[in-house]
Amino acid sequence: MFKKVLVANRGEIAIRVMRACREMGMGTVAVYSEADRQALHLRFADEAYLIGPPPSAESYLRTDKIIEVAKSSGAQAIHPGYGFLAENPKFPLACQEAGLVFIGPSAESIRLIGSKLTSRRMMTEAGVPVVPGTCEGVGSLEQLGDIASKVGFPLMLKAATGGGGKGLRLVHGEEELASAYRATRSESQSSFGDDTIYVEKYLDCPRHIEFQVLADQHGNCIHLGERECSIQRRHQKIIEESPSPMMTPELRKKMGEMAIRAARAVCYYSAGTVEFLVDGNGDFYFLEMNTRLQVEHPVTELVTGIDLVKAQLLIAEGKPLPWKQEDIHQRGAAIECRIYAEDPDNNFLPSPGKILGLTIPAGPGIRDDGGIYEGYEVPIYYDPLLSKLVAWGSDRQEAVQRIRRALQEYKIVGIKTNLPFLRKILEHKAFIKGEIDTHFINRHITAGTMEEVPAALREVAVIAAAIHAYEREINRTQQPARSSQQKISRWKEAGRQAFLHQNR
Ligand code: MV4
Repeated sequence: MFKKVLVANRGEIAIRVMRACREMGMGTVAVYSEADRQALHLRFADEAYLIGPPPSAESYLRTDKIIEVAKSSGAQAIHPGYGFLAENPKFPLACQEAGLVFIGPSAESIRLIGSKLTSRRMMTEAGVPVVPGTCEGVGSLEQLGDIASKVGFPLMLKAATGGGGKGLRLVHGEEELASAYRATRSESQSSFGDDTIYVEKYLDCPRHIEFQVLADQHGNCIHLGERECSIQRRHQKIIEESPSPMMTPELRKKMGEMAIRAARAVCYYSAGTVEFLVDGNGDFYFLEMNTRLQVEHPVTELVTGIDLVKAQLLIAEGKPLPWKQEDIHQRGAAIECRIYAEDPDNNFLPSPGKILGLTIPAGPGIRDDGGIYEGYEVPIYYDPLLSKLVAWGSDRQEAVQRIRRALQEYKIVGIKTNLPFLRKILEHKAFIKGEIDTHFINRHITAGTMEEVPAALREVAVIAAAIHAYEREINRTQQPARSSQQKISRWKEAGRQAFLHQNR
């Protein structure tokens, strides 16, 4: 059993991992940069060591320094959290060379999954449905023309070593092909150091549904159901939930089996996530796999009752999974909101600064995985995620009611956050009904970008936007300031408003 674990991360996820270590009786070692001397994760650790200047390339990405601290502090294992070194296949190799255990999958699994062309080929061979398209890089514009005539428009160009939202272009028709080809290649080169791109058929308004898997080093693999992650803004997830409102027991069984098959295809162990796109017909396609603990893991923990970090620790120690598939049950529903230090009124620009006031919600069904405190100064150097607010309810309706209540209780004073934006989404009729797909925010909450509009329709879009702005202005000036749907006394209403607006 591990006596001491080094956590090679910062912020809320470092704290989350240390909490699991503490429960299992393991000591914890934190590392931190010069920008993080006052960070909360240091206070949760038994020991903390400075590893370098603020930029992550000189601190949280310094494999050599982190391994040196692990050895000198007597830790036996390193947990990478998410981001930073979590999906770099060189890191588990370096750990192994130093006689340390990497708490995650093998370097080989990470490497196979990191190349989209390799993973598309492997998944196809394993019988996992992938989005129709190519499994070879596109060699030239002429070749792309041939592929396009087979795949048909609209199609997507994607970076072979990409992931997330970068190196990705939607092509509506022939006329956009040449410029999209050049743009995607150069973006892939600058973002990933590799300009290999490939083609996929474009799925219109898909849902993003991912399956949590757990696999041990003895060949056992189970899934823990799905997370619905369709609510994203510019490829950044902001709300996730489990179960997905569109899931049926039959589809869950089919997709879960495919998720396990995907994990087995790369000899996976540890906690992992298999992402799928699901179209309007309920047809689903493998998109990519994440070989790490994910930001949104708490929603799965709340509905399954399984602590995923503890499971990772057990697996890394070489223990067999203590559960069989039949032991896994989803109970109730959970929703997570990511709270970012971003200004929704200023194009979601990061909004670092000092937190002058903080009220963290609590009460029935509420969990807050945070990395901040009153008086803390949010540094500019890292991801602006402040905390994750998660609600559990006996059903989706109760989970929605609870997270709405908790969002009202949440007060962060001194910096701008996306809390008002989250409240707006959670109040939306379509969200409440569970009518969500990957275009939800652009359709219902904010305007999208011109790039998403076919070239031929861009003038029409500008005219429509002008008419919309005009009509909204008319409506705004003709409607009462606040419509009171619920009939409650003016006295109570005044009191509630006073509470909600204090410290704003
Ligand atoms: C797609 C797609 C439609 N068709 N691929 C965006 C991020 C990257 N991980 C994959 N993405 C997409 N790939 C095909 N063939 C639509 C998206 C997409 C998306 C996917 C998941 C969550 C949110 C999204 C928002 C816009 C587009």
